[in-house]
Amino acid sequence: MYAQMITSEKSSDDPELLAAFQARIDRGERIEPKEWMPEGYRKTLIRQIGQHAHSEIVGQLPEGNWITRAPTLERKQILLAKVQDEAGHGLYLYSACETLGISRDELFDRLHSGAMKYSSIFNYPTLTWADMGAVGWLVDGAAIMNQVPLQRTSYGPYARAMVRICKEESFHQRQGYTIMMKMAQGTPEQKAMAQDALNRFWYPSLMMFGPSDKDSVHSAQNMAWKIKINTNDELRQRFVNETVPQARYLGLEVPDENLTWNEDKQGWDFSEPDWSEFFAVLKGDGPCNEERLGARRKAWDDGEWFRDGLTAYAEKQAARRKAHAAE
Ligand code: FAQ
Repeated sequence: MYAQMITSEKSSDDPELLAAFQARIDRGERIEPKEWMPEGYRKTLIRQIGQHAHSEIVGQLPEGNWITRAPTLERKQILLAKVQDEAGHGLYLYSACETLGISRDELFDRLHSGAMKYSSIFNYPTLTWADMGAVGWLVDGAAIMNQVPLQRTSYGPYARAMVRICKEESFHQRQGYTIMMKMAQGTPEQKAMAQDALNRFWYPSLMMFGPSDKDSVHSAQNMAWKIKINTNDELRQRFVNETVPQARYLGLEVPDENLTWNEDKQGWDFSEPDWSEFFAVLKGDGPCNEERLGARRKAWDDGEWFRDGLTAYAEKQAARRKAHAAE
């Protein structure tokens, strides 16, 4: 596969190859790992799938924070299962990314050094149990809105990973919403906690879709390559349209005084998030950036003995097999 990559780099600007590649994309064909692809296509997929994989495993941390404090055994089991699912999503996505010729170690290096990003949302703290509801409802809800179209993305391994991930994310969104229902229908204090969680997670959830279209650097090329199917603003609008009635059903207020139904566009007009906050979080200045990266680096360092053990065992097995074959 690496030889293939080198070839692709050499011929990346060959107009005939590029035109044939674009024609395949335009016909809706899937691109598979060993097939020719422009170097820019490969690099942008590594960036997006890698960032997505990192988001899944960093995304375990805010909810992992509440496993020991879930209010009932049933809630604890459900939350544990959800957090484990996120690790599984990370695995599918790292595997999909490896098919592009980058190793998992390199991906982790780039995460730990800050060279690669993960979703901005996970740099916000989870302060109360109601936040588990808001994360499931809003954060998984936003993730699904973004990921359902990605099932049709042009790179085969990424599209296939998305199918299973979306099924699980739907369960995650529902579990979050049931927590919100319980809280919103509970005591006045519980309802206030639910409202507070919605207030804190609303705008960070809107930011998950990325900067507004006019500031999105990758959208045009990524949409031409069908790596991305919709623009950031299109998906953000869909999310608002779906979520506002859900908030109203809960008896909660979306924290936006400009929220108004727009008959012409058959959707809600809403306030933009504070983009200066978004870009500050991306630069590392969010409330939890240091804590999140610190936790990931520590997990990597603490797991070294285990990785060494696995490698030693695999080498020993390979040597045994070789000796056996030579007999
Ligand atoms: N956070 O030009 P664009 C989940 C960066 S999964 C951080 O618009 P693009 C499941 C972007 O990388 C959540 N960075 O970029 C879960 C670029 O920077 P660069 C993750 C962001 O790629 C739930 C720059 O801004 N989902 O939550 C963000 O065309 C609960 C310019 O942006 C995915 O990753 C952001 N929010 O569009 C787990 C989905 N937005 O690299 C646990 C796949 C933008 O040039 C618990 N990714 N940036 O330095 C995508 O669909 C796209 O990559 C976008 C961004 C839409 C995120």
